[in-house]
Amino acid sequence: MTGVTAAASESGRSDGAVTDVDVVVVGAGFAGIYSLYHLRDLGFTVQVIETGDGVGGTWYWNRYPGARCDVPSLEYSYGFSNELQQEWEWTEIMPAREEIEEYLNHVVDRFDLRRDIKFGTRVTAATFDEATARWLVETDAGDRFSAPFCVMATGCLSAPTMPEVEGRDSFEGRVLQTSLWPREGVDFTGLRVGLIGTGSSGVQATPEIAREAEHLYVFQRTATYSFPAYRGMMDPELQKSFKANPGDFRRRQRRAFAGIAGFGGALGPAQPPERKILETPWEEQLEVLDELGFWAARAWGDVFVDLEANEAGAELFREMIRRTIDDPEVAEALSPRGYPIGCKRLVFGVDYYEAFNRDNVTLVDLRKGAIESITPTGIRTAQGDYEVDVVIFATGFDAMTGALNRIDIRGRDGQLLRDVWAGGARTLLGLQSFGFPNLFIITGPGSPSVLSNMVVGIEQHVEWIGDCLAYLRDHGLRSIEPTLAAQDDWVEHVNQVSEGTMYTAPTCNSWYLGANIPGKPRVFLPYVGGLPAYIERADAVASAGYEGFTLA
Ligand code: N01
Repeated sequence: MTGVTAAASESGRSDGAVTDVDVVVVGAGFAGIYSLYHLRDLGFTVQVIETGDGVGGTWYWNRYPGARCDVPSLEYSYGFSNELQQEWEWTEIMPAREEIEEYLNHVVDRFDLRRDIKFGTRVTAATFDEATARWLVETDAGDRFSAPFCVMATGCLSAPTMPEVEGRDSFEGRVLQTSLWPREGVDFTGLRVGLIGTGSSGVQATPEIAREAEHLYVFQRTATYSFPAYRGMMDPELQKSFKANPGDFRRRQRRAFAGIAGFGGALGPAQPPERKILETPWEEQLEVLDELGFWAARAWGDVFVDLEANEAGAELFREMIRRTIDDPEVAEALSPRGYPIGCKRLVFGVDYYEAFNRDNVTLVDLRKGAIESITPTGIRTAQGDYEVDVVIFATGFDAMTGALNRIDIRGRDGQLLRDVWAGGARTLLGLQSFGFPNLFIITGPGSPSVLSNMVVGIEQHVEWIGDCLAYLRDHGLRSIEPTLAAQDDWVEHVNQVSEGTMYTAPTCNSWYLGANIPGKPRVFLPYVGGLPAYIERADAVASAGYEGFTLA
């Protein structure tokens, strides 16, 4: 490896001096933590830089009431250490944010990782120097790190967006964002709250805030399909059986399409492909609705592959909303229309619809009149004014590319990553982009990432990168970068497998497509071919001496 002149633990100098390490890792969520552990284990010196004051990434920042994972805890946890798996006890089937944050802090302390993480520091720039084949990474604290390799563990949903609403700064109450929630929490008792956004964050927060606030106004632009989230305390027998053979379970995860082995169930019924909703009379559909409720649409194999069948499933979903909501007008307003189920990220909630039966909750259907401005005392819409004490933005993220594009990443010839990606992100395997040697992205655009269990995808990526760095070291090489041809082929493949799915239906507008960000090119960002196919391809590339990459 190239000369290491200072231990990462002595880093963090803000006197303009440059600290050398082997690898700079940006971010200390699941991806950054495992990168540090694994690369250190391989003998590299690593410096992690993290904006937050603690580890956890998503699970550090999104502290809004009700924040919880919708992948079972046993599945949404690291598999790299059997000792860790044996000693950690999950208390719930679906972990709450707090428990995941606690787990990640445990991991960091157990493996003595904290000393190589610089907290409270944002990476502002990363510049590649061709002569030395090193990255210079700069921070808002004035640090300068030089490293041959840079790993962007910056997360897929970590660049929050807040819409430009006129008058926002004039509001005299409190403005909050679900993804930048105050660490000390918020007491809504006696307050009138306006919540903007009904994606996963808004759906999880709604019933929790409703229980506390004097009144909650939910501002809905697009009605969502919210499926009932599974909740339950961990069954000790289930946890015991997991611990008896975690290796087998982890192997099954990597062979599963979405990286979820289905251990212990809890993810709703599977779709038996032989049944077709379009061939099922309405009366029979209603019988399934009686049995499965909001999950009914998943009882037919054609719903997620055929748009007409999908609309039939959506109608059944709306029927369930009508059964749940007392006021027919509110039920209609909550009913999603005009886009297929499964086009956007599935939303899971508990008591979400039921919250709208409460006297202290009002749904403001923005289809009847959009938000016009924020006034000093509330939210003005085309259908009237709503006086509130708190405005909460649950308005989402610049997904998959936002966190990278907010850093000045300059590769060969000084080209900026955000300029190169202006027409859409381009990568080989989501791991690297042509023109940016030695810069690795964890779960980047073009990888299964957000369409799979993130932790499984992260572990696979980190291990692939670790193998790659060890290969370069062992072969006396100093750089790796995709060829343009291989990258083009991969981008084409990513686009091709997304065609004909609900994700890219003409009526679909989702953050997967960048549609939530004005001006962002409409490109389907994740890889929808499934984790096993992806892993097979990534492994084959590595086994062939990193075919499709230029090594020098
Ligand atoms: O963000 P979103 P999120 N005026 O983009 C609305 C993960 N996650 O933070 O649909 C009014 O989904 C916008 O309306 P529309 C998960 O992957 C997981 O909720 O664009 N409304 C939408 O309703 C998820 O998909 C969990 O018309 C405006 C909402 O804001 C991802 O994170 C929990 C608006 C944004 O929804 C993002 O979820 C939380 C405007 N100007 C998050 N601008 C789990 O359960 C936007 N909206 C594990």
